[in-house]
Amino acid sequence: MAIERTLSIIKPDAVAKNVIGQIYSRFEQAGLKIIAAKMLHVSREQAEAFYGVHRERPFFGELVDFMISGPVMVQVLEGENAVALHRDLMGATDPKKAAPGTIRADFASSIDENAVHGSDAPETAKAEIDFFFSAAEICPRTR
Ligand code: RTP
Ligand code: MG
Repeated sequence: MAIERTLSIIKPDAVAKNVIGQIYSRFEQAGLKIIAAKMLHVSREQAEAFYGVHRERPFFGELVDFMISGPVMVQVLEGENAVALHRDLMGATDPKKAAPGTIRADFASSIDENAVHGSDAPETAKAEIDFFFSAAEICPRTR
C-alpha cells in the first residue's frame, strides 16, 4: 500500500469542545503521523476558496460562516493509505449516519457542525495541503 499524505482540519466546533487531543490520539493510534500542524482563524476569503467546489450548494453560506466562527486546527497526516484511512476514522458527513466509534459519531453535533474535514482523494489532498502549508512547514519523520 502506498504512503500517502492527507489534509485534516479540526473544525471550530471541535476546537470549542476542547477535543483536539482526543482527535489527535485517534490519528496516532491508527498509525497516522502528524507531519505538519497549525492553529489559525480562517478568513472568509480562505473558507470560500477552500470549499469553492460547493459554491453553488444551498449550504455554502452556512458552511463558510461556520468555518470562520472560531479557530481551526489544520494538520497534514502521513501514512499507508492515509486518505481513505482518515476518512474511515472521521465517519460519515452526517453524524447521525456515522459508524459508532468514529470521530463524527463521537464529537460532531450535526451535518453542519461535523467536527472534522478530510481530503477525499490523493489529488485533492495535494491541493489542500498546498493551500495551507508551504514546503518548509512540512516535517517528514526521519526516525
Ligand atoms: P468535508 O469536506 O468537510 O471533509 O466533509 P465531507 O467530505 O464529508 O462532505 P462534503 O460533501 O465535502 O461537504 C462539505 C461540508 O459541507 C457541509 N455539508 N452540509 N447541510 C448539508 O446537506 C451539508 N452537506 C454538506 C458539511 O459540513 C460537510 O462537512
Ligand atoms: Mg469533502
